[in-house]
Amino acid sequence: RQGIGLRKLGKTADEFQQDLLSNLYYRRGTTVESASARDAYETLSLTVRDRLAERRARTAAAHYASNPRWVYYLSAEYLLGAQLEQNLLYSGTGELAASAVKALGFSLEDVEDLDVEPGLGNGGLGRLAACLVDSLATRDIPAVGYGIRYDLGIFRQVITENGQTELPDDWAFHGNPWEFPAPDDRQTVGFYGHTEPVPGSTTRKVWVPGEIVLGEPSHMLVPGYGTDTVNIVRLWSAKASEASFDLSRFSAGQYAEAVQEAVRAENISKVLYPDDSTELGRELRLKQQYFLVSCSLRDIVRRFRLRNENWDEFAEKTVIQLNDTHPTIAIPELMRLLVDEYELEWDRAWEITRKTFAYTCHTLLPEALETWPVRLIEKLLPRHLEIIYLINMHFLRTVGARFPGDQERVRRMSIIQEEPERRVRMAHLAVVGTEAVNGVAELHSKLLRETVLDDFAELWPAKFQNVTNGISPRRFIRIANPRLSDLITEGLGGDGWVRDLEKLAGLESLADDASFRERWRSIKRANKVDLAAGDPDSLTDVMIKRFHEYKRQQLKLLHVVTLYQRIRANPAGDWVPRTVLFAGKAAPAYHAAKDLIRLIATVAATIAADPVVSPYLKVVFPSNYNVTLAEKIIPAADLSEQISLAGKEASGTGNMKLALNGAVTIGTLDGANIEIHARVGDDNFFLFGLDAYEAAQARINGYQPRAFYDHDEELRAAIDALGSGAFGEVGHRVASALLGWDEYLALADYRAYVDCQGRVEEAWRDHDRWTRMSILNTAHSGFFSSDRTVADYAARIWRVSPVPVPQEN
Ligand code: DL6
Repeated sequence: RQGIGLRKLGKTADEFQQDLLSNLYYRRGTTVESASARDAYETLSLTVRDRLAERRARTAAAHYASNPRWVYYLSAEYLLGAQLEQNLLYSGTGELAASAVKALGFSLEDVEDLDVEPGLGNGGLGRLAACLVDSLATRDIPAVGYGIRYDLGIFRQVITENGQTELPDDWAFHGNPWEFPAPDDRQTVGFYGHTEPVPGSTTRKVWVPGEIVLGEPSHMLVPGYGTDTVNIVRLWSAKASEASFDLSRFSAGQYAEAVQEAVRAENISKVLYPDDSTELGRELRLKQQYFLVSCSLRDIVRRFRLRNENWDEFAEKTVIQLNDTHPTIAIPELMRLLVDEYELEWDRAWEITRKTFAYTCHTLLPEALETWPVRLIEKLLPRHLEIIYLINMHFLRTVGARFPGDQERVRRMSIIQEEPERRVRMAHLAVVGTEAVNGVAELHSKLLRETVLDDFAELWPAKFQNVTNGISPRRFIRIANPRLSDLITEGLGGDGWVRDLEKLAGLESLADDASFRERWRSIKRANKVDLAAGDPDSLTDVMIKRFHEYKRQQLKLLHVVTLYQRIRANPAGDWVPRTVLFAGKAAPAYHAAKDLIRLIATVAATIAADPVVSPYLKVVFPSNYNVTLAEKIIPAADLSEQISLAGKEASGTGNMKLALNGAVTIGTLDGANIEIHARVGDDNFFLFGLDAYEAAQARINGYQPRAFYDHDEELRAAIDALGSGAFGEVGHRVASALLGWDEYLALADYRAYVDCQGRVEEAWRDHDRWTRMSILNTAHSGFFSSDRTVADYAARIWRVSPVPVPQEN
């Protein structure tokens, strides 16, 4: 196919305008005269996408020519955020786009408002995946992110005084202009059925599935910043096979029955994390995991075989990162492909498999370490269970040889848990079947080695690593906070910091410049005016994260109630006006977290209705926290609440986003807070509370929350107020849970926290001191770029090198 060339896409405003118009006429099928805002949005998106697609074509050519080692990132979640603004920035077409849509009678803001973020994730893990793929492209590393294209993604949250209501989020209702379908790469996925022996082979088996579902891929482009690399995220949708439509039943008027098999198949990619409180829900979750893994591995193998023949090169050319345990079934699946389908010997297949995978753990909570009932895996994936047993047999022999006679250790380490029911421990499988295991912040990685995975770290110390999380500076400051970004660029004499975040250290000297501080302060104020959550001159105190008891929104609520009671008792006091902003979703079946949301909403309404307190204290709870909302809140925050019980938050990334935007942290020695504290220094961080060791000791020593209640008058008053009935039954439930057990030691940390908030107010009253702290937080956040995180993974875990994409000639 020599001699065929692509027409170059225009670079001038006129050419961009022409391209937009042809998209409007020929792809959208409408005219300038009748174009709606949505027509403008769709055609602008296509025009920008074309520019990225051209870079994508050059990227693919460069990768094809160099046959590099690839990173494949497997993740159940991606929180990619809205695409238009990002892609305008990365393609450098912001100004061209603004003038082109203006000619159609719209502003860029009008069309950006129509850009819906794909809600394909739940929390930190999903947003981390999005930051890492951004940085992989920015670092020119050949990579593909694999995920599921959930039709409805995470639910849309509506907050009322009754708490959280969940509604379906049909994010692609109007279509998704950023996506390319790739039906030729469709895969076939089996479930259920049975296995049969292969005559003459002791290891190979034939799996005869009882149900077949199709995996239809589409991909979204992931451009790098300041480079021509464009990688992709490939998302799988479940589709029923043609045979699943029962025409004879349909003809007989049994319309529901005729499509039931198809509906069951397509439910696999319907929602993220289906409720797992029922047997069917659990089965659906496991089906999703295998669906993602099976489609992705077949795609990875297809890509490998396009360029290579020898299986010994597979692990040389491929590294597959498991984002938590959700995709761990990939380990037995790769063994199945190699042994059963490609007829490799078990030992050779195992060597390849183990060298191919790496595993990131994102939790310390024992209940978050997935296990699946043996009988469920046996029913859904019978061949995989046989392979897991074989892997376990070989593994336990290794343990036995290393620790002869230590049966207790064998029981603890086994991939199969025996009591109270037989279950497969996915984290154990993930450690056994990978080359490297990492935690996501220094403390987390240390605690994994010393507690949750201690036996494994003793057996394979070199396997365990730390890679501290990071965030994309493009998404979380350059795009989210354009005013501050412009000031930083001016202050540093260039925008090199957007690709090299450590350059922010240059702001340190500007913290002493009064006029710079003044401009910094006025930008924060302008961002607060835009957010419109409360008085822009009040201290904007934000707690934005998923609702979970370990994160301790309940501790923040106790503080709010204490402030309320103090102000009521002394209305003429010299109070620091505060706007407390909570945002975050609770898992639909997590009743304690939903109780807390409801209680916060009720307390907020009580305060708002109180004329004495409301001039000083306002509590707001915007609905539906997502990436788009985070981008509005973070630039406006003064104080960042990172108050999890020490030893429970793996890392946190909201803490990094807020510090980068000049919010000062009040936090415990937990997760990445520790690394933020070490960098910004004690003077620029409000540290309080038990450390991880003290927290663990408190539990061992028989923690009694009531003792704290008895001895602290203000705490008692706050809890009594919640339990008094004034806030309804939910106040009662929250107060009794705190007094009865207080799983996450909120009462133990209450006094230290409330006193520390007093130090916050003292600092806030001194505007210059506060602004200096704010600037120094930004100045010392350079380490938390996901570009650094990816460089770390690339050097120590993936051992991959960049493949630069030649520029257009
Ligand atoms: O590593 C990303 C993110 C961490 O920053 C959070 O600390 C951690 O809670 C979160 N984990 C999850 C799901 N947990 N599990 N399993 O979102 O990961």
